[in-house]
Amino acid sequence: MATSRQISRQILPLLAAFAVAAAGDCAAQSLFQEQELPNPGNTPSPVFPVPTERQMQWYETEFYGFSHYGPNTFVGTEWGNDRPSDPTEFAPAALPDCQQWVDAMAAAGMRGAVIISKHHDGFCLWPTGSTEFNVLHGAGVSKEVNILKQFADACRANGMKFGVYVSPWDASSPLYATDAYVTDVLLKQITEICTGYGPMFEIWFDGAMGGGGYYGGSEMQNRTIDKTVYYDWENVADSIHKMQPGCVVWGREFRWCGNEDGFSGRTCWANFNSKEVFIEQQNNTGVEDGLLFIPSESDVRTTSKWFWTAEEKAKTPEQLFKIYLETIGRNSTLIMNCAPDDKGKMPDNVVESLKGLGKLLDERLAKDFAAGRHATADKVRTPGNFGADNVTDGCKDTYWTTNDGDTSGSVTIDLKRRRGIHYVMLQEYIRLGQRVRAFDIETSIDGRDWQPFAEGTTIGYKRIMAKDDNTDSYGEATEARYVRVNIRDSHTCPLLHTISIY
Ligand code: FUL
Repeated sequence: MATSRQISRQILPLLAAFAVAAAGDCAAQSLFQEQELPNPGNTPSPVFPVPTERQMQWYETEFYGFSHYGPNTFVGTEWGNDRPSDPTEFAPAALPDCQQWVDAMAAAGMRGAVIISKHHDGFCLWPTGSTEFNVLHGAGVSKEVNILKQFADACRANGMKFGVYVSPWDASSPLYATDAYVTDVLLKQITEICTGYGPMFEIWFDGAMGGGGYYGGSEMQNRTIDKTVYYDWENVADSIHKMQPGCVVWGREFRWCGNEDGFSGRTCWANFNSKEVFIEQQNNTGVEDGLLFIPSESDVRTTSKWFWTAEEKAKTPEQLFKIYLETIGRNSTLIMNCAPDDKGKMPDNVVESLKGLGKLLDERLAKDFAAGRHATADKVRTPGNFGADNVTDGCKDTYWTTNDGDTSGSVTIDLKRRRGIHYVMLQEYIRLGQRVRAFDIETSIDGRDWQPFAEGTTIGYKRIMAKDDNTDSYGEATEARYVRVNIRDSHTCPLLHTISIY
């Protein structure tokens, strides 16, 4: 595939030839006149594509929970499309305690939570006007509670962001795969959700479609749909933004990372090329020359299933920590499923693992040795405020960079004394586009002899590097007083806003 540089090499001579040919024509000449735009701060030009403000807010949420809860919880199934729809399968004996769910997520360090409002079986956890297959017609105490509202309130009580998953595929609806399903069922549900429960940060539209499987034009109830036209997502997304200006839309403003096992590519571009096609490998790595800004979100389970079953074992805190490093530490966000049980509680084993993860994050990634320390660079953009100290000043709006055209450069941080180093965290100033293509990190005890620590490709919003990029174990610390980050290659000048050392 041609790179953007190759493409511009091909296109530029053509543009120049056109400009010469048009030179006699005044109108055409003014069209090509170079305009000097005022840029008193000497701010580097963006490298497109760049994120919207809404996407930035989402990126900064980083880590959030996912709650699969519904009839499947009581029957022990994952999809619920294997039997006739029966609302009384949803039979909580006690009121679900959403506050306890969300508290458990907060203990792991999550900053938001996404609830399954309707899974593939079509059962709605709120009293919707779109179908009778909802909580009001369930058994047990279910009629007494609007679970969506309880969950939204619990998130707000914890200062966490609130998001919603809605399955477009609906095995309960006789209208599914007709136009009436989209207008009278799905859009009605989306509207109720987006107008009834306060601000949302994300809405998830699962790609599963039943029948033959995921993400294809598979068959459901003997009717075939082409999902690229059936839902008219472009317009649905516009309408969602009118109701929920801060809410990013799945598949359009962020992408599925291509697996459900909690890892992103070591190379992971936010850049992407398609809102409709899913190619697992591309979803995992992004596309360097992609024209659209659609960053990666990794979804993963704390157990082995999405819905609770009694036999489930929870992943250990160490396993969850590794997932954290391989998702958030690789320019992706992390949505971690924590499934409540049939008593309406987050099960003890999941609560313990989440607590354990929160503890590991506090122990390993909270005390930044680099904060406020002096940093120097071999190259600094001039004029302007682009010095190396910007990477340790704790401010995400100031950054170190080089002059235009300088695609490499090194930043050295003096930690003032020897430290045992486990991780180096790098953040690009991604508001102006993802740029870095290759980097390495070195450490030194005396500032003269340097040892390799790790090397990588892309950085993006956040990249966390362990020694040799090995995420398998916490391992031994590397003793050093100095840390040097060498940007080896970048699409034009690299922009780093933070380097943290743990
Ligand atoms: C998948 C679904 O089919 C699973 O049941 C689960 O909801 C997961 C998050 O997405 O596509």
